[in-house]
Amino acid sequence: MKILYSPASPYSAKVRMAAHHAGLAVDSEIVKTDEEPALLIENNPLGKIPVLISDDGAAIFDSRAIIHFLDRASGGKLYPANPEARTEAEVLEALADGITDCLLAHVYERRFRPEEKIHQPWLEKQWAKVARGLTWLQTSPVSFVHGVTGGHFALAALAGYLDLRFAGQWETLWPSHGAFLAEFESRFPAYPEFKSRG
Ligand SMILES: N[C@@H](CCC(=O)N[C@@H](CS)C(=O)NCC(=O)O)C(=O)O
Repeated sequence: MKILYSPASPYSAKVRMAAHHAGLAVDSEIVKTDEEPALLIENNPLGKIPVLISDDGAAIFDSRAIIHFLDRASGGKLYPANPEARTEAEVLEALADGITDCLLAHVYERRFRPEEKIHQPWLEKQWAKVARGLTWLQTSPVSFVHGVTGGHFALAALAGYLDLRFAGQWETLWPSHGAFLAEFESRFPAYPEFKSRG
């Protein structure tokens, strides 16, 4: 199996951490989405990463389809078997991925538009969602009673991306992020190796 990724990509960090945690042998190959290389486009018409290419050549995207595939491939190491706990993990993952979506929209607005066309109200709308999401996390502490789940990997990936692209702007909105990361890293010591970097 191989994952197409980039070192900065938070969704890629999520699935690469999950594969490592599940003990699955997965190679990783860096691709530059801006250049739309054939390897990427032939495996994902959307031109987005991560993409997992399975041993029999199937292309699997996006990060949620990949992590569910990895969960099945590992005999259920990434989500709890208990239905309520699984729903909780999936909702946490949806929240973390959703906040990440807003961060990416914010980054792309500034990166891909000419400066005079950057729409400030759009940036503010995305940031309001980020702020509400982080406040939600602060008021609903994350539990590890069912072990490390896909939700935790998504949240750790989000924290890494916040650190990389928004340092100094988000920490007070989610003051308990340090406690979450300490607990996460005690269960997944390889975090520094996988978190988003520029
Ligand atoms: N919902 C997708 C989002 C993937 C995504 O947006 N990836 C970004 C990098 S973090 C990307 O490939 N951007 C390039 C593009 O949109 O063209 C997932 O969960 O995998």
